[in-house]
Amino acid sequence: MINPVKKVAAIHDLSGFGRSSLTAIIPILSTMGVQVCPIPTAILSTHTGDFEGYSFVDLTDSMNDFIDHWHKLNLKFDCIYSGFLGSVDQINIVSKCMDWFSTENTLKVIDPVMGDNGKLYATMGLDMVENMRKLISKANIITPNFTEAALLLGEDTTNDLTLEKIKSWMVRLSNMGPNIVIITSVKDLDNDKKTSVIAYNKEDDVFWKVSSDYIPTFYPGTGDSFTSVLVGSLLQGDSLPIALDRGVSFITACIKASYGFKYPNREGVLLERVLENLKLPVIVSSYKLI
Ligand code: PXL
Repeated sequence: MINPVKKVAAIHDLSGFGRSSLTAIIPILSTMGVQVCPIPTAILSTHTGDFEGYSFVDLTDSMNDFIDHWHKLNLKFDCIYSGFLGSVDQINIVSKCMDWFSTENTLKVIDPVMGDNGKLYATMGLDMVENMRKLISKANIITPNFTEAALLLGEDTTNDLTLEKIKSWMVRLSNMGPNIVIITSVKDLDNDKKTSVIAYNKEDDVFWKVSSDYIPTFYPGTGDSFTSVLVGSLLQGDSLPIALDRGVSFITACIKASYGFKYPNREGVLLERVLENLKLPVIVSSYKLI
């Protein structure tokens, strides 16, 4: 049977305010013509970065009932994509989703959301890091930011490594399981006006790099948006370097569309002003083999 629209099981939190996780993932993938089927991990009033006093409802128990029902329905997905988890016990649930809802063609993407800018997020502990190391062994693709890559490897989270060192980290991460490792927000030591996303494909033994202008600001949720564009692009049939390119150019466009306005960064990038860019073809690509 022809699958008219690809389906993604999206295992992430729903944060009501601040444009992270499902509130970014659903519009991005829908705009790219992909159906999002969420398995919510937690419900929060806001994301946890730069907000105090947020309400947090951990959905670990409900998730078990939720996936049991899907299992009875014998649902299968083109992609299983996990991100922010509400508790360490959810690691086993994600693992079960990968076993139950996959076919041999299912793309398994884990964004090991745990921290940024050198620090763990407020709801995360070292037990999450330890268990996330086990979970990534099941993924085809992982997309840690620099801080998460360092945490997974038990390395220092200071972001000023040479390209050779980053490459060795990526090989080590791929040896933990995933065929493709993508590290976002890597500082460019040779050019402080640039920031990069670097990818390693273990099977082909190639590294790709896509650089963009470094804009001295930070908006939460851009990692979720980047990985969503990457997933949408791969499900549309793009190659890895083109998918990286589309992810980077979308995030750059989001940041440039937001930076000129005066509003609190914690509200996230102005996604709604840029979503339609996702329908444009890639005319110029800037990826490099490194
Ligand atoms: O963007 C990652 C993310 C997702 N979900 C929640 C978060 C964060 C980052 O702060 O707090 C709830």
